Amino acid sequence: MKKKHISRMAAGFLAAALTVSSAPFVLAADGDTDIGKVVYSFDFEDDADVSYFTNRGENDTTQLSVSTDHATSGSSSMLASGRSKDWNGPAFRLDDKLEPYTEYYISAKIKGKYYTNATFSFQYNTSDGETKYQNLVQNLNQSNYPAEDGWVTLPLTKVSFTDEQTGVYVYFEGGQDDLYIDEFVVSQVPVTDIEQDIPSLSAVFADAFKIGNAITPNNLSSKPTMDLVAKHFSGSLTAGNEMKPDAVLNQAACQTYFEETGDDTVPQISFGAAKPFLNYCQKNNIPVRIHTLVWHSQTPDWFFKEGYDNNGDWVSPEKMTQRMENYIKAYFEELVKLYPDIDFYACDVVNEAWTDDGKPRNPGEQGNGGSSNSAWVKVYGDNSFIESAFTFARKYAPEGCKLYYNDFNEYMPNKTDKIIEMALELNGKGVLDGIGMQSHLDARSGSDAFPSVNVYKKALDKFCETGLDIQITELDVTTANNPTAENHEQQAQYYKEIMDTIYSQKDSISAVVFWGVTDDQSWRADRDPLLFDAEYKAKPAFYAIMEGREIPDPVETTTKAPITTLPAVTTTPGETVEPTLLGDANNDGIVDIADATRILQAIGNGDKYGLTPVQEANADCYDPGSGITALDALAIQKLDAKVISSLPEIDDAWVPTPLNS
Ligand code: 9MR
Repeated sequence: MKKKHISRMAAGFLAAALTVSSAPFVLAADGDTDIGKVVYSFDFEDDADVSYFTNRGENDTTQLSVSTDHATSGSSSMLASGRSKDWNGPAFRLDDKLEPYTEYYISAKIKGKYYTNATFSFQYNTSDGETKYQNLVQNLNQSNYPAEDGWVTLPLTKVSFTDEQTGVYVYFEGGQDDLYIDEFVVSQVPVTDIEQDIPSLSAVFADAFKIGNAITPNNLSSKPTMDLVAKHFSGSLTAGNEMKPDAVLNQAACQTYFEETGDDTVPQISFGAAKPFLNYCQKNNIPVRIHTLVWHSQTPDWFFKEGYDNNGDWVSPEKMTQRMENYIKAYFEELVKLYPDIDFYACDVVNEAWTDDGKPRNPGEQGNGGSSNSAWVKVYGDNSFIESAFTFARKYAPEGCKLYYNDFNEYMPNKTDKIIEMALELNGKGVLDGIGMQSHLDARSGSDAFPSVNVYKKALDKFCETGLDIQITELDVTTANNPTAENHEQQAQYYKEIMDTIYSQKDSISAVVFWGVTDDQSWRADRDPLLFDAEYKAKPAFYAIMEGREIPDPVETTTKAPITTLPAVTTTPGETVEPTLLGDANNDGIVDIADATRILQAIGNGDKYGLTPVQEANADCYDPGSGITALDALAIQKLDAKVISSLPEIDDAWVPTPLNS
């Protein structure tokens, strides 16, 4: 591999980018930038930069070229012309250039021909061959984002993928006019260590109930997030979205099966989207809460239509019951077949079927965006589908999998009573084991908190009195927007009172599951609802719920990297020094992320790296004898992230290679 130093400004973020790869991209290291280590930076001054981008496949008419019409830096940008569909556009593939299980920031500038209003999206293929799409940033226009001369700045956007996702792209779409892209930069999000010296939530509450969490595919690629999961939440995991009906039901496969067999009562399913999550749970032996089989939301309308066609007629209740049975049967059979070793200990069979008044939902389609209508009610005319769902779940669920009805606002009095009435009836019939209280709470203005702790307690006590198993399934507590330290203290106090209330019923409660790990990744990120902040630090709420509890001894988790003895390296002219521990750039006896930081600081300072000869010898760990570069820091990061198991492990695949090489 040829190494070469190139000085190049990366989108104005880098003061001095040390680069160690060949043009046209920049592999850079700079511990002081906001955007971490830059791995690609394109200013589209020549065709080579454009060659890293493609359109979105054979039906996409987009043509990409260097254009001098407009530019934010230099004299040109990339022009995406000839777009004949809104989804056409320039795409940048990630999985052939970047590392799985690594978080990257992407930033760019975008301009429309007449005005700018684009969407920045993400797509990938699951291991089952389905393509999934996600809009990362919508309404990229000058009202919403910083802009100059029609150039809108894409905010730093985190992307990541697992090794089970292929064909992973980010792309710009929206409208059919020409789009211009400039200053497209990919940088690696710095890896942070979590606080290891605080007690583990799971351990502290071990005498009472499992402590769990809900995670997303993005979380799986974030080492610190998964370190928090392993330390605090390994009692139970829920897939945030990937085991819901819309993720599991496969329309194309349903239609093909129907065409081939003439039978449209056997829905076809796939756990492709959930596999990275399930593989993690299997590997780490973590019990899984299945969420969820039957729900009005995140369930496609075509599932309820003739021919599985979006525009088909609604099917009859009889046909829907057949579909429901076959779907639930396939769901459990496939899960157990794929993951015989996972403890699927709980399942939300039906989710959110009662309104706050304790009535069935309004019948109707989901339509676009957050409708509260229920297609189940549309087909059945009432909530009678609930009993069928539990009956089928009991018939096909693996032994030991407890079956729950799950809902939010469970403390609204009519809803509390309706859920209890239904749950006792279904439990009497032997098909339901428990009730899930989602518990999306709000600690906002103190006494105006909703619900008050007393109201929550009243409902929880009532649920516990049924003698059924109770789980807290989606706990999070919002505070104010742009919260102050005072808001966080108030949130902590509320969290404590709620946890004390829950703990007082520990004999009836088998699990407390939080809905997210860090505030920034929450579905309610604007109001900081979780126990850990965006820097992975425990918040006042974390300490508050620990107050008064017996704290077990902290577990020492620092691991030592394997020692590799190498031939002598020449680090200072005329002086040959043996490394004492390869990778141990700060010479403290262990190889960890602090060594990567030390190397980046040394490179940034530039004064012969500010390292002692032994530190230099230790730091030169990627390609010993070649000098200290950003690749040495990268190697240590990879070791720390367990991407490699020892040093040195030189592999050209570490360094992004040009697409067409
Ligand atoms: O956390 C989920 C979020 O990513 C989805 O956009 C949302 C869409 O319905 O669903 C969220 O999870 C919900 C859960 O499945 C049921 N209870 C309410 C949760 C928060 O909306």
